[in-house]
Amino acid sequence: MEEKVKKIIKEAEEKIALIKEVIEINELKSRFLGKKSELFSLTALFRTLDSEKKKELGILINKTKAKIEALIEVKREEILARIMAEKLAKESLDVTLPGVMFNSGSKHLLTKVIEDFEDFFIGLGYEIKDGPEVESDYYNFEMLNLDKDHPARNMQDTFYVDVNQLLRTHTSPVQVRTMEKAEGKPIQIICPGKVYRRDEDDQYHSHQFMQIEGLVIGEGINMTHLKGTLLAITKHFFGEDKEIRLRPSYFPFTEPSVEVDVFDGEGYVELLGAGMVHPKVLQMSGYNPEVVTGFAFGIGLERLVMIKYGLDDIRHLYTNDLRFLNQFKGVK
Ligand code: FA5
Repeated sequence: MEEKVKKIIKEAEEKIALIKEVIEINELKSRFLGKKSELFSLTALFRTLDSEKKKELGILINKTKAKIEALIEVKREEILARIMAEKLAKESLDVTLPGVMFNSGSKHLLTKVIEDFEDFFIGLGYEIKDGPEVESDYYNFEMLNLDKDHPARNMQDTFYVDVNQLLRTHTSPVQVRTMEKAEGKPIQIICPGKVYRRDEDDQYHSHQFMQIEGLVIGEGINMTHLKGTLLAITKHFFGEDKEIRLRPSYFPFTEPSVEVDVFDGEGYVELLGAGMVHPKVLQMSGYNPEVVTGFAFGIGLERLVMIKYGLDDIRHLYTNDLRFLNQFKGVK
């Protein structure tokens, strides 16, 4: 019996030595350990043996089984180690090779300045609001004291969708929408957004540009609050020493009205329009002008960006020329 078992083990050793792939292991297992294996066939002898011999044979069969299993396991480990080594050799990583440079994008100057503006005004306790770009004549003009035949409409001559709908010419309609919703309560908001006019494009003008509207309404609001706010804006964006100029102006929705110009190195560039909200505008939107007052301003965002970064032409901001944009990648 011992001899027979030795022969089985020897044969198993030889066969196991020859295999190269993991899938061959299952075949080997069934051949040497399965129901049809020579080792298993030895169990048929149990019937012919007394209990002492039976026990001996059982132990021998189990030991042999364990030995073959161990041999197979060692082989499996060997094959897996070989596969892993081959894989590592094939996929080796050479860290000395130069890397691939990816072009990373960055925020556009207009986006950076809007976000800066929003942060600044949130810090002052303002809320951010927005409104539709396709606006009604009612909100864009009428509720701002520009009725149908008002000559000041010509200054903002614009793109109409139909007789009553147009691309908004300024962000001021958001004021009206907010006032209507506030139902007489105090307001402190800014509203950044796109606006459209039929202006000829030139160094300082574009037919589509951005404005940021500001509106504060409450009891006792006066012109000094407006002036203080305008000064805070110019100091924040241009530093302490930038020269600015307040000019009396006219807007149908503010009275009195001013315009702020900023010195850009060569001359003054108009930055914004502002004023004390006209009593009629307050009244139309549900406020009592005898009790509350308010100020409002509307800044041309591109102008702000141009002055802050020394740009000589507004069109640089829209043409998506990477030679221009890349100059401002790291700029705050
Ligand atoms: C207005 O649009 C008023 N709604 C501003 C306002 C709000 C006044 C609240 C009073 C109270 P104006 O048309 O001046 O005003 O435009 C405001 C600013 O937008 C200008 O000062 C300028 O900075 C900018 N702007 C005007 N037209 C253009 C244009 N075509 N391209 C680029 N920026 C422009």
